Amino acid sequence: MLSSNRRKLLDVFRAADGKLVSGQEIADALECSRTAVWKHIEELKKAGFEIEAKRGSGYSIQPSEELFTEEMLYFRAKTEFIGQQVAFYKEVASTQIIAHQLVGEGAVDGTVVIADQQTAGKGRLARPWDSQKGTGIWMSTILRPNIPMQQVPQLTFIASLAVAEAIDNVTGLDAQIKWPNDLYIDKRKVCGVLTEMQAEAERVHAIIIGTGINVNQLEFPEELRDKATSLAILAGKTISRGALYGEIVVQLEKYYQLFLDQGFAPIKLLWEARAIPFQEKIVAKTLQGEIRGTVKGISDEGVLIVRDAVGVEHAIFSADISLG
Ligand code: BT5
Repeated sequence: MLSSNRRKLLDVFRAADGKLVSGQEIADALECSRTAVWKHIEELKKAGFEIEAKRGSGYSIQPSEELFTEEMLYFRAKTEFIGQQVAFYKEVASTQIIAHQLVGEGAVDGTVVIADQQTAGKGRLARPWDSQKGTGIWMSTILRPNIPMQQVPQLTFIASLAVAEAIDNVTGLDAQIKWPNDLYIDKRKVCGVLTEMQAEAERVHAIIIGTGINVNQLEFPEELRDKATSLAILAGKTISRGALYGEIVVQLEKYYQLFLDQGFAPIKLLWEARAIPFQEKIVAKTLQGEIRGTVKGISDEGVLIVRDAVGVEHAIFSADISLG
């Protein structure tokens, strides 16, 4: 985690939003001498930041497109709490595992765990999640809402909605949501969400929202080739992971706050507007068998309602959905 001085320095630049910051403002914020300011700026340069110094007037930072470090991720998070504590790893087994550990150590609401590579990234039902080095956004966000356990699945909808909107805003692509946890573009998966929780009896201690977003992969392993894609493949250019991360935390905080203030109803409407068109035929593979039909919507609990060919409505709690 970042030192308090580094944090204060980045706070000053983040608030300035690309404009010049005087040496005196930095000295005041860090409670240090002007000579020490110079040292801090040099350290920030060593950490990969592009800093412009204008004689007599101050310094400005432009976010570097490629840099993907703890400092840059903190700098990118223009939020109140999501991402204000960020733990960045070059390589981990799974950010979910680290997030669970941090919850045990008392991690605050909004803590983000993020990695450049996962060696054992996981999906639902312990399925593997391909998390190549330097290509995606592999992150887990710790939230501590005061909600009953039945509402926890609603957080998955908030996350998919937030990531879909962030993708659209940064890339101009149009991400659609496939119940309950996938984002699709051009009929291929670009993002998966895995929501886990720590709870005791009926009390929810923390919710960990894992999001895996394929950003700059140009190739996928054989078994994923016809079902996965990346934003770079779709947009035809490299996408800045830092810029996308910054937008994700902003959108996530916005929708999470909306949920805390007004409940699930507005999220449900926004989610449905982004869901894969309801007239499309789908197959829901559940443990009890297959249900074919069209999607009617989701219930307040996030249960998928599918109407079959003879008009019977089925409530689906857990399934894999395919189009067809
Ligand atoms: C998911 O599971 O879609 C949830 C994925 C969550 C991953 C994030 S990354 C950060 C955090 N840390 C973790 O360890 N996990 C979370 P599910 O719906 O079960 O889909 C898994 C299936 O998607 C696999 O069985 C593959 O078929 C496919 N898949 C695996 N890697 C993929 C990828 N990179 N892109 C698209 N599809 C993939």
